[in-house]
Amino acid sequence: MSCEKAYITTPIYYVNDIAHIGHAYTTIIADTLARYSRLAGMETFFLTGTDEHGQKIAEAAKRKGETTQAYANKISATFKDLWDDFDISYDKFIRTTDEEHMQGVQKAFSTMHKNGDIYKDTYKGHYCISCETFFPSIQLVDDEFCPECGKSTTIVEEESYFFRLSSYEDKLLAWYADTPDCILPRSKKNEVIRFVESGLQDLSITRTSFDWGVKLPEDMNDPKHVMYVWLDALMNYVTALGYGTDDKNMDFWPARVQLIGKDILRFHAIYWPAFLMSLGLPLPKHIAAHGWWTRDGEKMSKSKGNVVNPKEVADAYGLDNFRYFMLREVPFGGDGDFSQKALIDRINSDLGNDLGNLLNRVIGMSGKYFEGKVDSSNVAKYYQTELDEVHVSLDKLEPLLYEMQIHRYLEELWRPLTVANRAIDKYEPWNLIKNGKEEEAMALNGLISAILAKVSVMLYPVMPKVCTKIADALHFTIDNVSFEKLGKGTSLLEPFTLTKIDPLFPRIEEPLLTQIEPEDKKSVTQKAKETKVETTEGIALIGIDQFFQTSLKVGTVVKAEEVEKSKKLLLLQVDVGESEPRQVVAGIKEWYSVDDMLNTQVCVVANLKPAKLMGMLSQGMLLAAKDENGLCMIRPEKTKLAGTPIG
Ligand code: ME8
Repeated sequence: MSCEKAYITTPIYYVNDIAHIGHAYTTIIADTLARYSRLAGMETFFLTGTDEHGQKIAEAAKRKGETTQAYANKISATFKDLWDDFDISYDKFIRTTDEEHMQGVQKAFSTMHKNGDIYKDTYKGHYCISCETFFPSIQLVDDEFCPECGKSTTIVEEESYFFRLSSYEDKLLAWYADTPDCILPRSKKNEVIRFVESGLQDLSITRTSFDWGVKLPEDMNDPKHVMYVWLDALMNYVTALGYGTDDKNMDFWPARVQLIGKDILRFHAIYWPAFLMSLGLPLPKHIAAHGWWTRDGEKMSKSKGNVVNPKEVADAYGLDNFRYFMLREVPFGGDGDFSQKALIDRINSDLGNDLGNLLNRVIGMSGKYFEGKVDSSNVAKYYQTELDEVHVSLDKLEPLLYEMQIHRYLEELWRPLTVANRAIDKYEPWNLIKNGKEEEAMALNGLISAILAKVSVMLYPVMPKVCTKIADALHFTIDNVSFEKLGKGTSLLEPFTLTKIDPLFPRIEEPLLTQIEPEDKKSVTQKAKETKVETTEGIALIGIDQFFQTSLKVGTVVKAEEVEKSKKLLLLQVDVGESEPRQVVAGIKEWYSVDDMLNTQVCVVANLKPAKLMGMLSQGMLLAAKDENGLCMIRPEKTKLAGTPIG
């Protein structure tokens, strides 16, 4: 047993709408890690909660005609209820409207101010309310639209306090260099490093144009300012432990793992450690950023309205099955398209055939030949090779989990099940009995039961209810002791009499949720193999390997029209050799007319995530060059078939 402390956090979710499977994914991964560390004997604190301040929430409440606090209370409760329904084992559910949290944020502001990291100036620039992010003009699309979500930004010019982020550049770079695993997966760390190397600007950390936020500390004597929502929100990770109030659980800091989606990596890997450095607090051990769940290749998000409701999926398919699917299906860090077909395949194949059937086989075997009795005394005598194989796999598990390779953890955990199923096929217990080899048959019974016990201990963090049922059938308890003896050690089960249980994974023939649109026939795994370029989140520099991930194609403009009320945009339909032309919204109207474009060829970036510009979907980008004399399209020198790859 270890008395190490493990603090595990999820992002705190905005209360602008209810949760979807993306939120459930992060929370389920964090829950799995928390359950694992408790099982491993670590003193664990697992935090989740809701992010309730900021302009986005104030506007959402206004649209619903409710007071902001009442609206935040209502939506925050839906998150908490969902996690309770999902048996998420959080130790604290924090709300940024909690009094202690707000006091802690004020304390942090005062400390940063005293340390010389905060100064007052005027902010002039663009703000995306949906992303609650400031953007320099250079990063905007068409000088107006948010590079992250495509929505229109607003120009903000107001007095603001600034955090001296620029003075933390070197310290941040040193942290990335000195702690190889501070950001996982490591590929994501490189994106962050390139961003910091390209230069950090000081960060505006207060707003005056609305008041739904934490006020500045009283001694600042500046009541018109409220804190920038990201400063407020990030601080939750320490205020939840008592920072700025009673410090009660601050010995859990620094966090062992802070789980996030890749959309908020910059805030967590740059702003957050800089704030912590300013406060003189240690930095988290790992910030782990996972990929996106998508629908038809588009990020699932509340604002796009393409979300899948996690409760509906869990109710239809079983909560533990849903947890297993999410963690097994998509490699951590990668994106995955949600599909009922892939979920059903996982349930029928991995869970039904490999795990459920094995339990049925051992129940059948012990019932038929031994009145349900299982005795492991002679397992090593007959099946040492199989036992060795099982232990080799089990030994690999913990490092995989700590590196956030959860899909590989599950893959490795399935090998002992293969060993068990193979052993039954190879040694044929019915023939052992027929040939009078009862001791050998009983040992086989013991081997299979032990493998099931070991797998269920290590699978428990992912599938707690199912594994508890298996443990009940095998008459043992999943706890710190069985974790050490069966999961990590080489012990087998004490003699016992098996309890019959109903099949755990009845076969599913048809999708159970008709309200989710039918998916195409590709499994998520197939799709993951075809995974397109990841967004670089505003990061300008890319490596050559990333360049080659960009799909450039020759396209023929088959339709062109003007966009009403826009001086800059043309709406084009571009044939890139697919079943239908792509719609591309291009900011080229100042230099090209509809006639200039129609029936001409262009070069298209064909695997950009679709974005909306002025409410219109744009499914690609045209290559062009712009200097002080204007813009010109980059076109193939000779006519090529639409869809011809460039490169
Ligand atoms: O960003 N796929 O809150 P948020 C996978 N309040 N995960 C997804 C997802 C998707 N399609 N969509 C959302 C905020 N998520 C801030 C955080 S933390 C100090 C403040 C998950 O409600 C993922 O974890 O927009 C992502 O980072 C988070 O929800 C964003 O939730």
